[in-house]
Amino acid sequence: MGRGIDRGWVILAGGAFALIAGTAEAAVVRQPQCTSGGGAVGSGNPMRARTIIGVAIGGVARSATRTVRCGFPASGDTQPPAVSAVAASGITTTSAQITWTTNEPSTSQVEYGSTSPGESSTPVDGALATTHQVTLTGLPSGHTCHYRAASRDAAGNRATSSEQTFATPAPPPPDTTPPTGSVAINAGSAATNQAAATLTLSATDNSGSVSWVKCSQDGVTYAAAQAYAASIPWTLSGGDGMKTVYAMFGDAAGNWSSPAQDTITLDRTPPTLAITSPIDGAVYGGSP
Ligand SMILES: [Ca+2]
Ligand SMILES: [Ca+2]
Repeated sequence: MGRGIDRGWVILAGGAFALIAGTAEAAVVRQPQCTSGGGAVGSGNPMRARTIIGVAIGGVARSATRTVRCGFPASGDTQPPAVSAVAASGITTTSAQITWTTNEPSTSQVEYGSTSPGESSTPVDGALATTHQVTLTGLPSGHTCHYRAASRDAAGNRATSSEQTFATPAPPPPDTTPPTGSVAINAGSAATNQAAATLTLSATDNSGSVSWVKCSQDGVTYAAAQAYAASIPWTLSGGDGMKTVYAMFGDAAGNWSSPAQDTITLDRTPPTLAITSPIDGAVYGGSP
């Protein structure tokens, strides 16, 4: 059962209306009118006085309309929350956290915009709390954001803070500086007898990371770019002789370094052995 109302009516939990048992008049209520207070009728929300329109349908009283004044005791809370300590933190080029406190449990919402707080608002966080945090996202970079915090207490009293501002930083300038780096074939060996080699790469970039490397043996035609790594396999092409490998390093913005290079001698021909002494068939020593 809900709270009592006058003239034989009761209001049930959930918001239904009914006549008190034993009342001679059969009736239903049409269009309950809650003229003050907040929340659903009969849901336990604190409400102040309200007026309900009912239509009596029993007997000759059909179509008669009556007004019933519910006897809900007021919650007594007519004071909106006091909002304080409103602040913006964690500001990035596109987002920020807005925090504030209230002197009583209340909801959380932020109204914000590029010229006034009335342009957008976050969804209401209905959890009643005294410390509040709301994240704003999708903000324009390099702009001032005007905002205010809003909280509603359990009785439906809503308060907003004064207008505040913060500025999102401008986006960083584009990266136009290429990486720099070096390449070493087989850890800097002077010669090798195998075409299969390992390139040791060492490169840095102003952005903090090198993204790509591409290599060549003539400095003109480069193999497809691949993800930068500290070492990659490479096959020395062509016949034996002095080989040069060129490496260019790329960053995420698409800047490429000038080529770094290293050389190595590829020599896959084993030395020829010729016994020059003694000559074949020579006889040494005295008589057998
Ligand atoms: Ca209050
Ligand atoms: Ca760069």
